[in-house]
Amino acid sequence: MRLNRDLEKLILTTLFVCLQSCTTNPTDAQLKAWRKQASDRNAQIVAANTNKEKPSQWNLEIQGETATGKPVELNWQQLHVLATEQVKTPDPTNIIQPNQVFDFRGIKVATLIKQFGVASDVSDVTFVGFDSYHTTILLQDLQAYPIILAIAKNNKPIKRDEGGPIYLVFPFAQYPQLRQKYNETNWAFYVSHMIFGTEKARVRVNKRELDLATLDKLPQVTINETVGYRLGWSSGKVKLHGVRLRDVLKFAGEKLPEQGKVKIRGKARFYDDAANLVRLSYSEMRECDVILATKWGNERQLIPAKMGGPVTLAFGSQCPSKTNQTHWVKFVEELTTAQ
Ligand SMILES: Nc1nc2c(c(=O)[nH]1)N[C@H]1C(S)=C(S)[C@@H](COP(=O)(O)O)O[C@H]1N2
Ligand SMILES: [Mo]
Repeated sequence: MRLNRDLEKLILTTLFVCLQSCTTNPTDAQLKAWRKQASDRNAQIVAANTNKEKPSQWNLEIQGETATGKPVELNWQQLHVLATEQVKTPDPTNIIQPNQVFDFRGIKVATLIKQFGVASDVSDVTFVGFDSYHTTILLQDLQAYPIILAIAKNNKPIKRDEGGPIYLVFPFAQYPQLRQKYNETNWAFYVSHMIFGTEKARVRVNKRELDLATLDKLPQVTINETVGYRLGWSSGKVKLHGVRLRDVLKFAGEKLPEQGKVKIRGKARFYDDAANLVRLSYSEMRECDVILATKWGNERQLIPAKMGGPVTLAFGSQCPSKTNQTHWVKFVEELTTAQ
């Protein structure tokens, strides 16, 4: 059920990307290629989302601007103990039983915010799912309403294909006013990370770690593109500023062999499977601007977590990969090179 809709959505988004930037209608061959691309991607996600991983191995990582600035990891046992908040509500992502009230039980996000503390300038919290989907909720709403990370539905663990083992649930029935700000797209499935505000920019290149000050010393590039992933950005073209991947590798002392590849890993658990890492050939990096973007817009603002920041892999207009949304990586954490 979900899988077919995922596929449909992928085809539509892929088409949408082209409709915005292509001047002529796509040919049948193009359509066919996009469908294949969407269906391959779907197969990948399905395989990743239905792996054998047990909920008992599922952790929640709390990152970003916590009071101490240090990340925290809660294991399943700890989550279980914290999951005392009950929310009875219909599930707006459930189109088969739209009026059915479910009894969700989980961890009140406000409790985690209180327990670990947020830096004073934090105004929102971003939740990242296994599949790299993300949603960002205002801190004040998380503090005012019992929005929960649910781990049980009608007293049973939540199945993976129903958004489990950790599902972000909003008390829509009890607080209908929440529906004016949030909708079903905010109900994040298989949440694995919760980011207070935005993390500090930091990228590992093989074993070496580069921070923002270091990246800022490399030659700066600006591209003007429609962002390849769907959330957080307006639909038109935006300016993204950053450094070329090839300059980052050179700086880190990596040689660029003709046949080599660089693999890019984002935060989501999806990328834990090596098969899902984005791979780019050195020739693509040489021929066009593949950048690690850290700023955006005319004011060169830092890219917040709600836009997939602080570091995003982005493609300039000359890049063959630019319209392939699966190649844009949000929350970039690591680059590794291979011959
Ligand atoms: N982890 C994750 N959560 C997610 C999504 C997703 O792709 N991944 N899609 C969102 C959107 S856009 C909707 S409408 C609802 C329902 O998604 P579905 O139509 O794919 O079932 O889940 C939301 N939560
Ligand atoms: Mo959606």
